Amino acid sequence: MNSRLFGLLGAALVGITSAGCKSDPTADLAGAGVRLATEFSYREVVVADSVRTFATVFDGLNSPVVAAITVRSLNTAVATVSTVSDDPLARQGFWVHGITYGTTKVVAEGGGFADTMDVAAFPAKIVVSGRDSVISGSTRQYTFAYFAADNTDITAQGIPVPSWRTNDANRGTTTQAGLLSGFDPGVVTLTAVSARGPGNDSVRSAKIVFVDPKPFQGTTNALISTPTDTVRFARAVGARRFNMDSSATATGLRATFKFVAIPTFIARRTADSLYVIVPPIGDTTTADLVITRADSGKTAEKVSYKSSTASLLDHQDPASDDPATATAITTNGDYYVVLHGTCTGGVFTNPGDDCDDFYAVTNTGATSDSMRVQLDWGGAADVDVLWCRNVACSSVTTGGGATASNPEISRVFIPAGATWYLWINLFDPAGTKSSFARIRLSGKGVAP
Ligand SMILES: [Ca+2]
Ligand SMILES: [Ca+2]
Ligand SMILES: [Ca+2]
Repeated sequence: MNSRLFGLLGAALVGITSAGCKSDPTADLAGAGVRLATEFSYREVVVADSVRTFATVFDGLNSPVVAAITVRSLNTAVATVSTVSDDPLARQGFWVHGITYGTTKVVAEGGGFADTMDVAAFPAKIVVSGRDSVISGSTRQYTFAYFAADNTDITAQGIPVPSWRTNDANRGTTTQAGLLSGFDPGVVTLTAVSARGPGNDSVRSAKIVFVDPKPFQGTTNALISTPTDTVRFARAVGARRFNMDSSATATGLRATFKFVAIPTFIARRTADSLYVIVPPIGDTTTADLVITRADSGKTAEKVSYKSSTASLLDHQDPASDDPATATAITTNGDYYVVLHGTCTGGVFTNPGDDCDDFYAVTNTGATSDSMRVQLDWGGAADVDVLWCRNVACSSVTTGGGATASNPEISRVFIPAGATWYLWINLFDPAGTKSSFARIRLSGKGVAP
């Protein structure tokens, strides 16, 4: 409300409150039209649909007054108008009908006054079409079409092309021409967006696209095996070399079993070979083993894999359950274990629990030997590193292990000639089905 009008209204209120028998000093403003206005200065309408609005003649007190009002569209190819009664209101109702994509103006005239309303006609929707999947390392073309409210295709009406985007650049990227490139496996959403009017309004269509790894290019061994086995991948001649990025970020190569559900350790890698440790799977159904970001093209590759057992025991079980029968570790390096069970407080609780895996480590040297163990595992479980100083395990040390950390690190000095027993204990599964851990032993036989 502008100050001039407010002044007039203020005067009107004074006139009313002090009213009674005195004459109204604003009476000469009432009743006579002074301007015409449409309901809004801008309306959007969907092609093959209509919006209802109105135009009004106002008097000097801003009250509607009865007047004959006509309306017309300046471009009937874009929008047409038709009047409709708004009785008993003192205004002229009218419909704006969307005909084709574009803009026009609607002129309302009456009582010697006129006003215009900008009208923009838009599609009711945009629809993206194309295949439901894209192969990692490949592209797929997607198309769009615009539709009116009556579902007729109005793409040819000169509507600007949409902008394209994906919701996850690691999974897929798109050009502004709807060409989708697939990378990491899984579901990516491809969206085409077309602006609607001057504000933030838009029509959009999202297509769910599955990024499927391409078949691995090369040879493998042991595609039916057991937990802690190694699957070896050898690159085919001419295929892109393996990605040597070992970072844990999205750029690094990683391997997962059961499509992307069960991550695993990469034991060794060259440009032409990859050694992947089999994690605990727990069933014998066939599923894809996927290498994500396998090469410089960020391509994901897959092979079909099946565990030969539903058991969660690893290769050293059950011998590793007891220090007396524990497997010996004689060299520095990486070793893999699987623990599982209820193991309340780290102790055997239910039949089938595998809470402990022991390894015998002997200092064959003539002096005390410092050794370092780093244990890494996935998931929320608390796994502990401890050492038994004798086969009866009557004397235990942690070497700084048995914490809540992951990774967990333990350092010990094993006396000359002594055998200690590295003890990996599942202290708390924390709801996880199994713990797949890597023991990294270093320092053995190396001067401190
Ligand atoms: Ca085990
Ligand atoms: Ca065991
Ligand atoms: Ca721990």
